[in-house]
Amino acid sequence: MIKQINIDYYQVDDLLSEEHKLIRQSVRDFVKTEIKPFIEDAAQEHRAIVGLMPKLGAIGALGPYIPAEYGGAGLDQISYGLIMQELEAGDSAIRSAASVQSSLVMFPIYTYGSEEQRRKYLPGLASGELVGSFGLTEPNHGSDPGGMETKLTAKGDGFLLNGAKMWITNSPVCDIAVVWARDESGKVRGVIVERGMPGFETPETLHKWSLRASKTGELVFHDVYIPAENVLPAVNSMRGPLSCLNSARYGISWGVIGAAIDCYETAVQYALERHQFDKPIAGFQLQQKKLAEFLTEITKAQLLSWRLGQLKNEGRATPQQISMAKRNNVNMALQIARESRQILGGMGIVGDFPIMRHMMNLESVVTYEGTHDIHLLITGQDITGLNAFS
Ligand code: TGC
Ligand code: FAD
Repeated sequence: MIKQINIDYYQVDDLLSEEHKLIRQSVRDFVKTEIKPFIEDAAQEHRAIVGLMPKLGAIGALGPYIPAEYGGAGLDQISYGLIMQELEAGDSAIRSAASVQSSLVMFPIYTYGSEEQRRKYLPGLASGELVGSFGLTEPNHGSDPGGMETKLTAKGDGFLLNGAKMWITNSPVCDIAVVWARDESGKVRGVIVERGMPGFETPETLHKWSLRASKTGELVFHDVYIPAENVLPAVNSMRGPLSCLNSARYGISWGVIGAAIDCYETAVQYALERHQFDKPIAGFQLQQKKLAEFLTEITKAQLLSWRLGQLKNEGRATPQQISMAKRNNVNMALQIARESRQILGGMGIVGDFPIMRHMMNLESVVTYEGTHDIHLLITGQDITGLNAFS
């Protein structure tokens, strides 16, 4: 008989409310029926799961913390984290879709948008009828988005937008894009660009080995006319886009725990079933060391994200605390994916098991939303007061 695997080693569930557990279970059920049976083929074929966004909208996974009057579910930050965890147990591409829509598109429209912009876009984004993307990274500015070259120049009652964004999740399929650009006075402004605006193109980035079930591409702007009503009125500095990243990075810190758990559970089960030298490989000390370290690291990550969620609920989480959790937890998941793959031997490289897919996905997750090294430098600056970026 296979030993029952207890992933809640420190009874972290006791720290969750009944509502949290119900939300987690409903998303877990969704992932079991709507994602797991289809994700491997989608990833192998480099395509998104059919109808994904309306399905995510229907379970309340898009903008979960946006108030109900704008179509959101009005949930707390721990609920948001648990939703991200369950989605990423399915695949990072699914969590990415929900992260971008929630934290990078709905959050800035809700936080910095006019009442008209909120009413026009948020309900459709919450239901998944509209797909959003977020344009910050440029070909020449990834880790240093403050150097952005995309420009807004005044034209009539609005602006002309020129420039290009690169590595943009969902760009090829987006209906709208929240784009960050500098105006003529050097201020960073956020604008809502709609598909169909003349001069706006969204070419796809092909041949990815990572996040293959997610569409990635560019946002290209040639004299795109942006009417004044599409400019976010309540933001004019880098604090705008970086505050969106705080929300997305927090969600990622939870999401990757889901990917790590999926790898861990697969590895434990395989190690107990696979016999070599006349006994289960789980009986060898070298394999037990790996499994013990996985469970220890997952437990630490669960506690880190739960506490961060509590601080976020109270409005007390700092960007630096969020950087620590994003960096630690993504690295934890990536190491577990790499080591789990080895526990499966040759079977670790085929799509019959989810591990290699998680491992390749996590190579993007460790890079986007601030690289592993950038988050270390953010912590270093917080400790020393000295900027080692430039
Ligand atoms: P710095 O001079 O330190 O700050 C400029 C202004 O911004 C403020 N600020 C923040 N505000 C809110 N939240 C934060 N996390 C903030 N960090 C800084 C700061 O207070 C200042 O405000 P003010 O009023 O004084 O002007 O900025 P810097 O240019 O030196 O850069 C700092 C650095 C390197 C930490 C930042 O640029 C950074 O985080 N770089 C990483 C870039 C990044 O993460 N890009 C992500 C792109 S989006 C993405 O990857 C989506 S993946 C989606 C998916 O599929 O899930
Ligand atoms: P670079 O900034 O060129 O970094 C290269 C290396 O140099 C890294 O190892 C980095 O840590 C290191 N480095 C850079 N500066 C320093 C320094 N000061 N000190 C020490 N080391 C340093 N962006 C968006 O705006 N929207 C999206 O939706 C989006 N989705 C993405 C989806 C995918 C699949 C990927 C891969 C990326 C996505 N990104 C998105 C972009 C992502 O945020 C950037 O790739 C990331 O910020 C890193 O930028 P870069 O790739 O230009 O690397």
